Amino acid sequence: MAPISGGHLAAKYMLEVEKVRMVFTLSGGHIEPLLDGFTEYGIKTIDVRHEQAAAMMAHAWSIYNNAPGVCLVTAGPGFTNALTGIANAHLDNAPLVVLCGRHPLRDDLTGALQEMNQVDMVKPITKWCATCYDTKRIPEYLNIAFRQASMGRPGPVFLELPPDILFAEIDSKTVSFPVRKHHRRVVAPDPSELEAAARLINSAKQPIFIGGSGVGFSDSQSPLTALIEKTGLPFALFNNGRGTLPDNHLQCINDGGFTGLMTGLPRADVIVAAGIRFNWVLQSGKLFPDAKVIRIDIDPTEIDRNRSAAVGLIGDCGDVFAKLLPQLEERDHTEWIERLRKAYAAFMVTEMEQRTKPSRPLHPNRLVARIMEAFGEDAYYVADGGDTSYFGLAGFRSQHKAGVLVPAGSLLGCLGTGIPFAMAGKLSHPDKPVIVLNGDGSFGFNSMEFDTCVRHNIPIVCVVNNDCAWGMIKHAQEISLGEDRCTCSELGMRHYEKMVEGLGGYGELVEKDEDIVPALERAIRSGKPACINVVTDPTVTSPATVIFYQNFTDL
Ligand SMILES: Cc1ncc(C[n+]2csc(CCOP(=O)(O)OP(=O)(O)O)c2C)c(N)n1
Ligand SMILES: [Mg+2]
Repeated sequence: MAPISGGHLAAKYMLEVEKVRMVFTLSGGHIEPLLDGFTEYGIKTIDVRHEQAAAMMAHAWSIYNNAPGVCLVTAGPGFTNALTGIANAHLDNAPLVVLCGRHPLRDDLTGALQEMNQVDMVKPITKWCATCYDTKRIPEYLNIAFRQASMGRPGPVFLELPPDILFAEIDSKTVSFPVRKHHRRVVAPDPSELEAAARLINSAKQPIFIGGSGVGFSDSQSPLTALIEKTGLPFALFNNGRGTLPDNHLQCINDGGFTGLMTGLPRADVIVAAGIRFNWVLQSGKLFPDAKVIRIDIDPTEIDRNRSAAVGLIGDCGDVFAKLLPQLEERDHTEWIERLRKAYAAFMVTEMEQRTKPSRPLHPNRLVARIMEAFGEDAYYVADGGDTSYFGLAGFRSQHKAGVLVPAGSLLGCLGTGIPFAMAGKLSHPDKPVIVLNGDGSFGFNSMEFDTCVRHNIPIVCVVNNDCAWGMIKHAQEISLGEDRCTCSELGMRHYEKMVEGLGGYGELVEKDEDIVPALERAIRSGKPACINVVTDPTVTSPATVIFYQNFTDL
């Protein structure tokens, strides 16, 4: 007999078959054999200070590495703390694999420590969830979990591993690992729909291409480049698809940010929408009422969701682009792109001035411009906050895939995502600067992870856009209730930089325009996880707040 515990068996399978290199976790007695398995098989563990961060880091890892991200949390409170991160991955369709402890099977219904029905709680926010009841079957269950997370439309999965099966030892010779065939199973679009799509694109006068996370997860860089450059289409990429083609591509209209989108899309006669949902951000597709819409999605139920498509192409985005390409004709839409840029530039005059001119108190647009001056496009940017998310999304540019992520701006609108996302970014791209622009409010949710950054040497730079408030909410209250009736939205001046210093990182407070870049340079030179706390104008709000507020006025 060659004995192996369930915990070691799980780690062995993950390393050998799924090629897992890193797991995000926080310890617990129920999951001890699995933690020990990671040590045994050399899988790196990043142990955080709150399970929410573990789930968010694994989620972000899946985006930066185009592979499932794995987190391990313990039973009960470890599980409940992770729920927000799982919900976020669910609404983001991210391949997050959550491994979770559980009270012993033996003790069901006895009032065991941390006993609760976790599977029923997590079911609505996962693509697949299960409990494994047999040590021998751990590899099989893990195999299902990883396939469910990553195949077809990705999504989070949840696997409960009770201590009865993790601690139990079996003869390793009696277990064989399921083979994980990494070849892709392709769903192909209907040929007549391909023809119809090509006809529409070839005859369009004012077409626009928009792509979302489906473009990012499909690894479609080369077929997308071919399609965009042959057809001459102006394009904007969002969410986890941002940067699949670089922001500085001549046909990219991401420089218009939200304004560009709002101005450009209603003018289009044909919209090619790939791997992107028609949700509230795109006004459920009503933002372009007169356009003919071509939708490309791996999930057939997305094709006509919220608005009927003229053409629906089902499949992985990259495969569909490649299949479409031979039928597309070469076009030059330079003149249309110029008109489009002029149209949105007219609405961005003030924003551009705010970026180029020094201000005191500092305008957040100026802060973002200064950050770009310090780090340029060869860096990874994350933004987190209310108004702060808007300013980051509008001003950051990167030449890298997923180089600008604004996770708080995705469907869950979840504050606190910034620091864990940036940490996963730095672990994935250790040689590049990784910057997170954080609202002062949002900073509070996961700022204890600076301790994790110090322990694991993850030198991110966090710039706090400090308006001393939950700004987006405060400004919405000012508009709707009046300036004298703001409730629960003020925060006051706090020295977040000292907090980070206290945890072993680098910190500086900045109040003047000319001090921003030197402080950022010192932060990078320090080699430590850093917080540059920048005092900005508390009266400034973003267009997103006005839109957010209007959303409620017709209820
Ligand atoms: C976890 C979570 N809690 C509460 C909210 C509601 N909310 C949306 S924006 C916002 C204010 C954010 O403040 P801050 O991070 O300082 O960014 P600012 O708007 O000031 O730039 C709040 C509280 C949310 N979206 N997510
Ligand atoms: Mg704020």
